[in-house]
Amino acid sequence: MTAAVSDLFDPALWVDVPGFENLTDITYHLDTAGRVARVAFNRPEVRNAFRPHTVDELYRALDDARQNPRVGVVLLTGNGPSQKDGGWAFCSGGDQRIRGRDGYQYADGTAPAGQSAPVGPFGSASNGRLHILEVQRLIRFMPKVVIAVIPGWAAGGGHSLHVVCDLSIASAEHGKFKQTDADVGSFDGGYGSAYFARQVGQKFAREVFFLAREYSAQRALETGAINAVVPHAELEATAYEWANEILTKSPTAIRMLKFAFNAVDDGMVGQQVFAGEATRLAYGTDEAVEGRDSFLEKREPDWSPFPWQF
Ligand code: S0N
Repeated sequence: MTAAVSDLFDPALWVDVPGFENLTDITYHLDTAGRVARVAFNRPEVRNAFRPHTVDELYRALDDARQNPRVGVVLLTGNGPSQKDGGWAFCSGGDQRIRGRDGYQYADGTAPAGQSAPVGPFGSASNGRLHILEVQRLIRFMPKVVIAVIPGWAAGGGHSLHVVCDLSIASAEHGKFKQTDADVGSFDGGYGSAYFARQVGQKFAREVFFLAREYSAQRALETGAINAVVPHAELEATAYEWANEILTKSPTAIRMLKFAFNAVDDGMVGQQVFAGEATRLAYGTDEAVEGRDSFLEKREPDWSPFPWQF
């Protein structure tokens, strides 16, 4: 039986992922069918704030889920509650205790004194890192549905992460939202703000950032910032249900739809990602096969069987 990592975690549903046994700041599981991934912040004592090592682990797990051809949906959540005070969090953003002048520092106890900091997918870093934005892009551009499962606070950079997820479901009792960036001299000027304004409108988005107030899950639902509010005890089960419903759909249709939704806000990169998927589809046609074969056979291509569509 898998070890429980959170009060909302169902050990009968999830299995550990080989190669990810030594995680410290997150947990990573696949469901028993291997089709849904559960990735969770695992620092409940600091409301699941992330440090560079957390981001390294998060990127590695999400990228593993991206590359796993059986996985269609990723649940991104936060383990809890805090043993200290019982508080719940999705994520409270960058760990402010180790924020330096050029980003977040590894020198925070993740490496023993006198030894070098851990090497993550982006290399070892004694310099500050701001690489949570690379995680945002991974979520945005992975051809799978990512659901933010919000059992408590989504604050600061944690708020931005839920914004960039495809869908968000929050706990009725503990789900809370706050954009603290302007309180701590930080600003996510990309998806966290501009894309958030696309979701909820300019006026409300500016209120959330400029006043840094607290909003309930119900209020977030009313503003269109999230998709559903459910009783706390049912949060993960509901998210898993949504995931399995998505898994009954055509993977290609879901992938093309996600990138179509993205494209309008992602400029040339959005076009590139959508077009890349279109090219992949085109490779499957007899027409593209004729193009490849004619080159390999050193002859002129015969396009005659392929009509100019109208
Ligand atoms: C989340 C809040 C509102 C919860 O309040 P609550 O329930 O009253 O709990 P607290 O008592 O405040 O917290 C419990 C314990 O957890 C610690 N803690 C909480 N959040 C953090 C944090 N982010 N960093 C470090 N510690 C944290 C508390 O200190 C407390 O510990 P003890 O018990 O020891 O006192 C509330 O906690 C809150 O407001 N938290 C801070 C939220 C915040 O300001 N986050 C940072 C915002 N900025 C970013 O995230 C920027 C990062 C980013 O994503 C980014 C984006 C674009 C470009 C670059 C970056 C980048 O990476 O910098």
